[in-house]
Amino acid sequence: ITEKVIETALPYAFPFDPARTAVIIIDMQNDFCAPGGFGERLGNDVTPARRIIPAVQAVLAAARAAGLTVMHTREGHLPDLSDCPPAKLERSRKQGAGIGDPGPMGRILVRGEIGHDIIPELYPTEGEPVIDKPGKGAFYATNLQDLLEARRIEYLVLCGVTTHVCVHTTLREANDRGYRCLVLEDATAAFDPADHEAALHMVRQQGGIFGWTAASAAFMSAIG
Ligand code: TIU
Repeated sequence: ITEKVIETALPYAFPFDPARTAVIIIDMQNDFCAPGGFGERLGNDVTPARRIIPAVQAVLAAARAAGLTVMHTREGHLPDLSDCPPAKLERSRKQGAGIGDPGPMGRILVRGEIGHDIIPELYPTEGEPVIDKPGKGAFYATNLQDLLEARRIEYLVLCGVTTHVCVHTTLREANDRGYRCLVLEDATAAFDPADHEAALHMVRQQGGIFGWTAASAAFMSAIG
């Protein structure tokens, strides 16, 4: 039973059932949102990632209030880096953002370190699953699909960073698994706004090849 429709979604209206919808907040970690983290050391300005914090907070509050499923993801690796492919490790070092190297928030992109944790403004509450993933996509080498199936989720609403990397990889993995995905335009960000715009364009081209995009206000009013 589809109960709600976002008429202003692109490329056309997005019908969804809130009871079968999960809001997934991707990688809003200190390593991507705070100075000195992985994102900045890769050569990026973290300002665009910080700018979406109020919008993601609003979506999170609305989803909690409406009783929707909420999940969070974190990109990172085990302290011994055994789950980090050599190809990823080598490239991070070449870029001056060596995974596992010491930084101001602990070892870069390593589980258990402050840099790896979710920013305080968006901290998960008890019972909200946190998916720790070694890759860009949230399905690869995680139990995300099991968690979604157990809750009979069919619709995913994606927030977080970065639009063209971890949000897109997760979106593409989800799309191939049959989930109907909505990317929130103002609750996702890339370090370079041009990458963000290109990533949103790719979602909705060819009649919504990967899904839909919409403003977070439209989603919140649909569930409110
Ligand atoms: N979370 C995520 O998107 N990981 C990245 O490495 N993103 C970049 O844009 N580098």
